[in-house]
Amino acid sequence: MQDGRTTLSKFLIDTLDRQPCAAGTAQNAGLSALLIDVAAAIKSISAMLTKGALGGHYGSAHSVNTHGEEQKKLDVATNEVFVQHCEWDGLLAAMASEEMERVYTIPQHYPRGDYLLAFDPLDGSSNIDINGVVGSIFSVLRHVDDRPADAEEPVGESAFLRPGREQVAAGYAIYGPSTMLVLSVGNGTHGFTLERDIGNFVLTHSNIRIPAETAEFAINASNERFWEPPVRRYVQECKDGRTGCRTEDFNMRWIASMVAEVHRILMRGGVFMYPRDSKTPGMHGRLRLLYEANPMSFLVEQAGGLSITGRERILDVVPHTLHGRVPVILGSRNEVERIGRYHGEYDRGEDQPFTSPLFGRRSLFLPGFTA
Ligand code: AFP
Repeated sequence: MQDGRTTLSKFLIDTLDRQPCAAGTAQNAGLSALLIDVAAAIKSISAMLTKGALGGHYGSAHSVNTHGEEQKKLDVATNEVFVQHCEWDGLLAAMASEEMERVYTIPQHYPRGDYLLAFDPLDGSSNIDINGVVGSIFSVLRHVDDRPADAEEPVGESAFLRPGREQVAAGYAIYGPSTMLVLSVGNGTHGFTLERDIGNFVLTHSNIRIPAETAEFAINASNERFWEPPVRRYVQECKDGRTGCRTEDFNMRWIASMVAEVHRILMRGGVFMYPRDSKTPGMHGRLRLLYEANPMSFLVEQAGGLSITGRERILDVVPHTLHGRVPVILGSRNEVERIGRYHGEYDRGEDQPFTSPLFGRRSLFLPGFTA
């Protein structure tokens, strides 16, 4: 399909609706229509955000979400946009959101459908009041229900507690200088740019591929004292660059919006880390599995990258709760493999003694060094 001319609707019709379905199963029936509704929600949020302070949505909502985090007015408003755009279309059995403590069951006056939608309506909300980049993240699962079709009881949390490899679609919106929708339905990762004056998402980045190599990493370095040794080892080596064991110098980024970090990685490679740390006892990761780590991992793997907790593939992690968190290390394949290797060496007690440039190849303390 041709960049610059293919609309999202045409892409979905060609990719999903015209695909020969396996005999006797409507593999993707309704998925394209659901994604069109998600895209409509994203267009509404984009319009809301471009108003900035004039839109009356800046500041705190003076409420906290299920995680005890202060909600911004836009967190609440964007959550409502997703619900209103998607609850009525007869394609969903239920929704789950970072901003809603419990599963949102489709009201009885709307027909129920075959999919489950989990989403973070506004990722990076700490960037709102500083006019920084924010995004929305979504994940689609098929609703597997062994109850009789006429069952009226609400869909429970357990319906969502499936590993991310079972996603049928995932994507994000990045609200930057341009609004983009980056999406995968399991056949690669593709980027669409919003053509505002017409209101179409147009394919501009088909079949995105993440370079296997990179010299750019993203991590919130203020948490360094809480990281595990393999992460400290990796980051120190990046900082040491060519004065240490790496053959080149590295660059660092941190935008406090996972969507912005992942988008940069899809565009030019890199590694994003929100690793396991000891900062909050009992909390082994910051990012939520269902509607942050899983959809982003799906997109990254579909683009040839890797996404791990440090010790296992994120898409294989079985969720235990709706808002459970995981450590996230994702991006360029060769670097993520290296970080995974460091975790393995550490867990087996095999990791090299932690070295710094003073004890590296060209150090002050080894023969052959000349000032
Ligand atoms: P908010 O949506 O609450 O701003 O959190 C964003 C996020 O979940 C993720 O998008 C960022 O990468 C990460 O948190 C930023 O965390 P720090 O504020 O600890 O840097």
